[in-house]
Amino acid sequence: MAQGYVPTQENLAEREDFRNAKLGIFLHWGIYSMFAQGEWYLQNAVPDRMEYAKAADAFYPHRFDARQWVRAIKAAGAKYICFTTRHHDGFSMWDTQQSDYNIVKATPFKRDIVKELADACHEEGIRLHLYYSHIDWMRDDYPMGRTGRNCGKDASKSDWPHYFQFMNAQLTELLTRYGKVGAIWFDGWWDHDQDATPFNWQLDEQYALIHKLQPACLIGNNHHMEPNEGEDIQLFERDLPGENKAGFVDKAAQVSPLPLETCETMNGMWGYKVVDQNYKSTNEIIRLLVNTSGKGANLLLNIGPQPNGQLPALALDRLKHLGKWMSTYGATLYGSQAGPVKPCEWGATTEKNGTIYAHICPADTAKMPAAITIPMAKKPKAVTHFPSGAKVAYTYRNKLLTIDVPANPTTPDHVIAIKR
Ligand code: H79
Repeated sequence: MAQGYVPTQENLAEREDFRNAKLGIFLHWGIYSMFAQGEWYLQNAVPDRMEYAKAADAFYPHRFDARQWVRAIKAAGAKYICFTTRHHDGFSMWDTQQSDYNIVKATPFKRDIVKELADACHEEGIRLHLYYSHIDWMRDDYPMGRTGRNCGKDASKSDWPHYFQFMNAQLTELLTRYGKVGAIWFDGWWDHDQDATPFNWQLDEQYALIHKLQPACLIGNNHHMEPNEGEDIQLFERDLPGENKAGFVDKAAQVSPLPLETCETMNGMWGYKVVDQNYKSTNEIIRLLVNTSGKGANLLLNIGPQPNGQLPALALDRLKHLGKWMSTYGATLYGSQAGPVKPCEWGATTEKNGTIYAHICPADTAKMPAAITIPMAKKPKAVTHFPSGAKVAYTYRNKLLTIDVPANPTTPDHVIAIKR
């Protein structure tokens, strides 16, 4: 058991930077991208994992340019990038010495993607987070759980101590070769959540190793539960914190005091899926971001890069328009906390330096409210439209602030600044 994890000062500072960041971009990219049916293709459709693995020999993303990705992402207003170093299919996107099933040994491309991305992030001044799968559908030593049962693995060869050592050796590479790593983002815990005997992932030991190598590195685990000791951030997959609309668990995980992050994808899939061009509109993405900020959480917004190494045109379009919006409205989100009114029908509130920002952005713009009310202990000092600064009429009665919404509000997000 964990014996009192005490985060270092640098770790606490990193948590604050993370809390203030509000927007990150998630990238799911691997050899699964080539099949263009999402990152679960091996588990969902391939009876022989060795046949799947042959795809590596054709992975040659000749248009990959880490700098271009990072610039487009930074221009969108994102403060960090979370990259899939190794997803459930077990393929490593860096020059690992722990397995030949990696980007340098097994592909004609032979370039260390994690290194190129890390270098570009560090040069461009954006944080890099590393997604790392606890599940492995390729290796026999990973003790199979709920998934990966149809890809031809030999369950009798499961060897947890061996696999655990393999993961820790890989994590050591990731945390010693590529400079500062903002976070390790674990995924796959739920593969064993129905075991008769609780599965021991030895997280304490693994987390201690990470914090020993990089004390500031934030640890998050996508287990859909309340944080374990040693974790620095709390993750919510496709959910606003505490809402449990994704239905992964019977009971919504309690929201902890740790910094929070909601991940969601631009279309319906994480890895590139050719038939899924159903991208959320820029306005929908803005609403999602406003609602996550209104919960005090970050939005980790996913893109599945193409097999040729480019970000899809629709994703680039969303990044561009998001960036335009953020250049004005980012000021109401970055460094903010959840405001007094939590995400509701009309929108959400954020708060920063004694100013509440009311974001009026209903999902259905035809349902713009005539007025909004915000509970406040005292009469506000000023109520203005953001960013114009124009005075906004209001009434304050019985500790309730009521603001009329104009007939033609600014869309997608009509913002009122309320000075306490
Ligand atoms: O990396 C992305 C996904 O591939 C991975 N996490 C994101 C960030 C992910 N895949 N699936 N899930 C998360 C959701 C998990 C679904 C499950 Fe189940 C429900 C796992 C256990 C119960 C599906 C149904 C698999 C087993 C039963």
